[in-house]
Amino acid sequence: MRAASPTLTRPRADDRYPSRFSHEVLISRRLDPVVWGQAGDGPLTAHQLHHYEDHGFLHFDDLLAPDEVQAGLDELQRLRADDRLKDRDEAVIEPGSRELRSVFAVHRSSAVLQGLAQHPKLVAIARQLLGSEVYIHQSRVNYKGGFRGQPFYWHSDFETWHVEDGLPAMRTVSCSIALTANTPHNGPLMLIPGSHQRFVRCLGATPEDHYKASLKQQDIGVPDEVSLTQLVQDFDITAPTGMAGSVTFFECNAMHGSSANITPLPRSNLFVVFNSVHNTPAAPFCGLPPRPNFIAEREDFSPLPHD
Ligand code: 6CS
Ligand code: FE
Repeated sequence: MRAASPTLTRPRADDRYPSRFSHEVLISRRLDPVVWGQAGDGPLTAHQLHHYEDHGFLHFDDLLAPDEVQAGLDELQRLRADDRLKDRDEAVIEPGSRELRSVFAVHRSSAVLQGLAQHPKLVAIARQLLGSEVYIHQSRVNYKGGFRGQPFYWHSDFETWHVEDGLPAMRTVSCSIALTANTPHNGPLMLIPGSHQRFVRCLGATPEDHYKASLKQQDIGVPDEVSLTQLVQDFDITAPTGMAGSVTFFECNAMHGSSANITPLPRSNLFVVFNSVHNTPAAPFCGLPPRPNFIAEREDFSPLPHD
């Protein structure tokens, strides 16, 4: 029997960012602050906070020490060589092959990657941007191997975390740590700077167990082409690249994506999502059961340690 196609219902009364409820294109204004902390609260200068406010991201060329990055890369190779890993729920395989695409919740399964994900320098920046204690909503490694590493289509992470995980507000920041060089050629993160100021409602409705397909290739919860064209006309596209050890913080609602990697050089990143302890998940706004805890934390909101 074929699964019934999902029906569009009405948004909940507490839904400040309704999405996937309609077939009409709509770009609305962001309702939350971008920077929740102050200049004296952490390592970021007023200038850096303004940059984040305006552009929705901050890039650092050498935030982490070479030996810390090398340890992360060695761990990544070790995980990749472990064939049993591919059968675990946390592993996502590339569409159409047996290549590893992502592994989720690595801050739970790997002491080395947990150490990097909770690095005091990263936690200090996240706390300052979000103006509170923080915990990890999600972590993953994205392998994007050479030759056949597949793309990530344009999306706002917040749109998914709101609709499928129930995060109420835009008080979340993603952090991408380059474990190999991210060059203009090997499918680096592309961002639409300024897009975090607008909320692009997505069309269609969320299917059940959507994550099983969306983590390989996302078709629902992505912007329509009219909205995307508008954003790029208004803000253009930027791709912050850098050597292994470079770090990009980007606002949860920044529109982003990345192309395929057909170079021989893998583009492997550790991706950590810091959420404010004041923004813990409600029931998913799509009305479906929540995604598993290894994709979206909903049990342990203990604040990350810091100085
Ligand atoms: O669904 C998610 O939560 C994830 N998917 C994408 C394409 N990016 C953000 C996040 O890791
Ligand atoms: Fe994303």
